[in-house]
Amino acid sequence: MDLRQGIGLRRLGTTADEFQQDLLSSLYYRRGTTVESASPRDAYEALVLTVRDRLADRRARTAAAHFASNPRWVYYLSAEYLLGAQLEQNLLYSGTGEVAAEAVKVLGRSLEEIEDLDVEPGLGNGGLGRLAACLVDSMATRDIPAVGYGIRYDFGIFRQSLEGGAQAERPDDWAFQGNPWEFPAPDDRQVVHFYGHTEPVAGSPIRKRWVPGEIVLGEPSHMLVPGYGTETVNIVRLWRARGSEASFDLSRFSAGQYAEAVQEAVRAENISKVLYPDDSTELGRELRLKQQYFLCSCSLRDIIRRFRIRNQNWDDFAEKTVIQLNDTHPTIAIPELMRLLVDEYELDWDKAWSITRRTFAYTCHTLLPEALETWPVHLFERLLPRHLEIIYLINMLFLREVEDRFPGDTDRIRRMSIIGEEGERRVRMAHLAVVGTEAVNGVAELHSKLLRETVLQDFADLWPAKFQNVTNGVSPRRFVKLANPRLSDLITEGIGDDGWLTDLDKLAGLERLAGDASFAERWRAVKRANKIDLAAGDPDALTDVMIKRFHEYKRQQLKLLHVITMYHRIRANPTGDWVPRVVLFAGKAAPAYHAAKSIIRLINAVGATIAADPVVAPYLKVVFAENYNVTLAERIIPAADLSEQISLAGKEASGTGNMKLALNGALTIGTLDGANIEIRARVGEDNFFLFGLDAFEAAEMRIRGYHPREFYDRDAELKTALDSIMSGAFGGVGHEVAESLLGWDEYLTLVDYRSYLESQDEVEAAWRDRDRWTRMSILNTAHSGFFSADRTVSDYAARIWRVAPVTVPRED
Ligand code: GPQ
Repeated sequence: MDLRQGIGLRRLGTTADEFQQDLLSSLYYRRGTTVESASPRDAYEALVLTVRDRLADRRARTAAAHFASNPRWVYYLSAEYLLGAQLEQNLLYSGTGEVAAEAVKVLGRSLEEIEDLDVEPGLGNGGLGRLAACLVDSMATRDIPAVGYGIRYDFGIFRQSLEGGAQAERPDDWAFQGNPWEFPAPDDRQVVHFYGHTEPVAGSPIRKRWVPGEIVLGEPSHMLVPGYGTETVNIVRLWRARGSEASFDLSRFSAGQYAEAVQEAVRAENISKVLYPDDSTELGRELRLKQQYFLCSCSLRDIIRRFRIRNQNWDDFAEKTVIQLNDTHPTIAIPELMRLLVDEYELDWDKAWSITRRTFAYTCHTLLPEALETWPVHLFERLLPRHLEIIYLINMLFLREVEDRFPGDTDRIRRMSIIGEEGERRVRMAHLAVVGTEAVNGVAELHSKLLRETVLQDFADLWPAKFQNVTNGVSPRRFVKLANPRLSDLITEGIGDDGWLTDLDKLAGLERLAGDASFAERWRAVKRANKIDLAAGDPDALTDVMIKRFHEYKRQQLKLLHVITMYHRIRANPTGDWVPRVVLFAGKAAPAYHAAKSIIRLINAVGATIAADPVVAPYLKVVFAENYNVTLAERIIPAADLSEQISLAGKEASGTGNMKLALNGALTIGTLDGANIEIRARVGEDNFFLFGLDAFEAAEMRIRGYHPREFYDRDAELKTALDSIMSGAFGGVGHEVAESLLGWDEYLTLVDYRSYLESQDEVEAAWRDRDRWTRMSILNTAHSGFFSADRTVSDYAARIWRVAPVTVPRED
């Protein structure tokens, strides 16, 4: 199939000369400039357009092949995408990296210089957003017809800097200079309603007319999502809010009231203005619910539009469509689909409900109670009056089902209701998500089990078959091949070919090399070279990294207690045989999360004290890398020796940084939490540093009562560490951190302190035996193939989506 030939377009060349011709043409015709006067930005955009063109044809063939086969599509709804930088990835995925490097010389610049201008779209907070990006990558790689839907925030996750050791935030105007990767699709714009009231429809007891109080336009654009090693190019479609024509008040403008004239348009555009910077916590702000509904309403109408291109019969909708909800953020899509089917397409309720329930699936990403979204009923009533009516009806019918199964169990009915009645009445989005979907999954084995046994236990009793586990995964292309080219080359050489890039289980082929002295020597050399590139400290020191959002449950404070203890140990015995370490932290704290920000502040204060101490500084260095994002992760991960995964057991749903680090040969020190358990089971107990309570023991301890003072009184080193913070040893900073550890600490930090320190001693013993460490490192990589997002996507495809790949034909 060659769509270009049909319309007489030439095929784009694959040689460096042809690429260069197209690059110069992009510069001249599309940037309107010449080689002599091109700015760095011109050079960058010309290159992007030239690379993009090479994916555009694959995209056209993908769309044609998909629509021709009228498959079952996967629609991934997510409020967040952390796509990472696009240029390097798309050079790799279009196979043009080498020709481009050659061709750009004509512009008098190196490819690396140009790549530095490629800013990542920071449209997410952390793991959940990055997972969405890894999954769409793997869906394309596995030839699954899919569209990712999201919001095109003007301001992504804030930029973090340190001011006097404290986190400061600045806005991230990521597309300030435009985003050349994006294709606007203004013809597919949608109209979204808010507020207002509902009216009965004559002759129908169920249907209603919604008379909105505000009308907003959703304008889509999309980014290309190429598969690796295949022809497929899928898309992520992002919605941006615009005021309608009617939102500009010409009469006010004419009367000189300029601000008032545009206030409605400004209000509309605020909907996609900024990403909420809270990770795993919910603020319950009206604008946030507006964002969620905006995403869902636009996306569902687009999904229906696409369905109707090939299909006439609503009976086929659920067969042709699966909508995966990335956590509860897009759950409002469930009542929205009901509203569209019942009110607009006039289906009867039961039929609409049967379609809806079979269309959606829900992934839960947390166990933290504060992350389970609920919205005040009164807010819903004002903002989405029709949806609240629909939710009430869904709830009534659902509770009848519960009553039939468990007659007279009023307590169960109260617990399971979609409307929480404790205090202020609230809509429980997780309950709505379970009731309105065909499948519910957690993101690691332990997480899925705890969901079934705790937060969603009543639902698992009612519908055991609905609950599944799909363990997360990460992209081997981005997090090994692109991030760590040296290791990738060595792996390819060791295994014999690069088939591991799309079949990560093939990493097991490295196992036979784990004892090979010359391979081990090269493995070490790769790590060392990566450390030199990162330039965080002595490349021969143990590089100990904790990179993730700052959250008390993740326990950066525990890592810090270890650092402080090392500081005291070294001071007490300056001539000891200490293992030199570079402890690298990176991560953002939500701007309103004061406890997390205090921990950042204290880390930097401790780092400064250590740096100024001539006795300790030779052995211990604390580095805080600012503004952690995907790009920075790609630099740190390849250089890591030790991966800190030390959350309180039962709190981290999965973790995905743990997978990226293990794949890059870092050894994990971790608790039995999230995917750590599965990593340990695969890499082997001997190649993993385990410590701490398990989830059961942690839960028990919290019930029995946790008295941090007992641990403090019993453990001299712990006491010294905390006392030193309180006495102001670190520039007088961190009093509140110590107090909270000794007061009401939900995350049992002091309980795990001793076992953590002992485990760190084992780390050092292993590190001193270079050959042993290298062997462990190679085995970590060799046995982490399971954690490919390709495997995750195959699991979803087989067990939840029931979709088959569609092969996109090559150019003839
Ligand atoms: N996660 Cl609920 C987020 O990044 N943001 C959220 O709002 C919620 C979860 C994470 C979770 O904490 C990690 O354990 C997971 O590995 C990750 O989602 C992807 O599933």
